[in-house]
Amino acid sequence: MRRAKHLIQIEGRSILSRAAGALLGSSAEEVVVVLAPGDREGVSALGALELRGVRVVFAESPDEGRAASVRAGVRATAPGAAGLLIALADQPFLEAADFDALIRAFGAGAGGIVHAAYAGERGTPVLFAARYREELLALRGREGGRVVILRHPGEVCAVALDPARGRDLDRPEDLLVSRSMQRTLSIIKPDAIAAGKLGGILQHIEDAGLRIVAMRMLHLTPERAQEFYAVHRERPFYQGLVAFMSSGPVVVSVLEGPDAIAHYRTVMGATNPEEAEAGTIRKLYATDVERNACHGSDGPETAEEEIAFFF
Ligand code: IDP
Ligand code: MG
Repeated sequence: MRRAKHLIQIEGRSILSRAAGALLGSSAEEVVVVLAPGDREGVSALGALELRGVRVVFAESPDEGRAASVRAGVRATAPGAAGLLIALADQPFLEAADFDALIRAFGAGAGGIVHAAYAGERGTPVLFAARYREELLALRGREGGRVVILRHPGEVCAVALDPARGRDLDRPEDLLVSRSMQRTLSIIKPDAIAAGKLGGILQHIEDAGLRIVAMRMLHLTPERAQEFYAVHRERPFYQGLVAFMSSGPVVVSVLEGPDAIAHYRTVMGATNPEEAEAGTIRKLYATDVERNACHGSDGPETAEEEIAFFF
C-alpha cells in the first residue's frame, strides 16, 4: 500500500508531524490540523503533539478538494481569533520562526492578508485577518485561500522567507532526492536474536519494501563492537552498548531500495522505543533505549563505511 503523502518521513518524522510541531512552537495561539475523514494514520502520526495542544478535525467532505479542508479548519478555530494562518503539511522544512515572521508582520499592521514569498513569488503559509472568515467559509471545490487573496489586492502584504525552507514536496527535485536508490547497513541486535525475533524482523524489513542483498550472522568481539560504535566513545552509554552488542550473535545485512537509508530509519523507529511510532521495529521488538533490536546507518557516508566494515 502506498503511504499517503503527509505520512512521508523525513529524518524519522512524518511531514505532517514536522509541520504541526513547527506551528506549535510558533506564537500561534492554537493549532488545528485538518485530516481527511477517518485518517487514523494521520492522527497517530501526530502522536504526542495532540497531548501538547494540537487539535485534529476532519475535512467536511473527502472528495471535494481543498475548500472542504479550509472550511473545517476555519470552523474549528476560536471565533475571537484575530487571524487565521493557513499552512500545508507538505512544506516540512519551515520552522516556528518562519510562522512567527508572518504573525509579527500581521500584528504590526502590515496588511489584512500576509503571505510568504519565496524569491519574490507568492507562496504559503498565508495569514488572513478574522474579517475574511466568512469568505474562507464560502470557498467550494478546489478553491483555496488564493481566491480570497486575489479579491483583495490592496490588503495583501508579502513576507520574504528562505526558499530552501519553504520548498514543498511537489517539486520534482525533492521527489528525485527521496527516490534515489540506496544501500544501508542493518544489524539485528543480540536482544532480538535471543528473543527469537530474527524472522519477524526480517519479514518486517521485506514487507517495508527493502531488499536484503547480503546477510551474515556473527558474534562481535568487544573490540569489534568498540570499533563499530567508535563515534559514541565519549558517550556515557558507550561501555554498556559495547558489552550489549558483544553479548550474543547479531545478524548484519545490506538493505537496498529507494531512499533506503532514511526509509529504514523510519521502519526502525526512534532510538528509544518509548518514543518510537506505532508499528515500527523498535516499538514492536525493542526492550529499552539500549537493547533496541536493530541498527541502521544514519547517512550515505556512514552507510558506505558500515557496509565496508562487515562486507
Ligand atoms: P541509533 O541506533 O538510533 O542511530 P544512536 O544515538 O546512534 O542511535 O546510538 C547508538 C546505539 O546506542 C543505540 O541504538 C542504542 O543501542 C544505544 N544508545 C543510544 N542512546 C542510549 C542511551 O541513552 N542509553 C543507553 N543506550 C543508548
Ligand atoms: Mg546511530
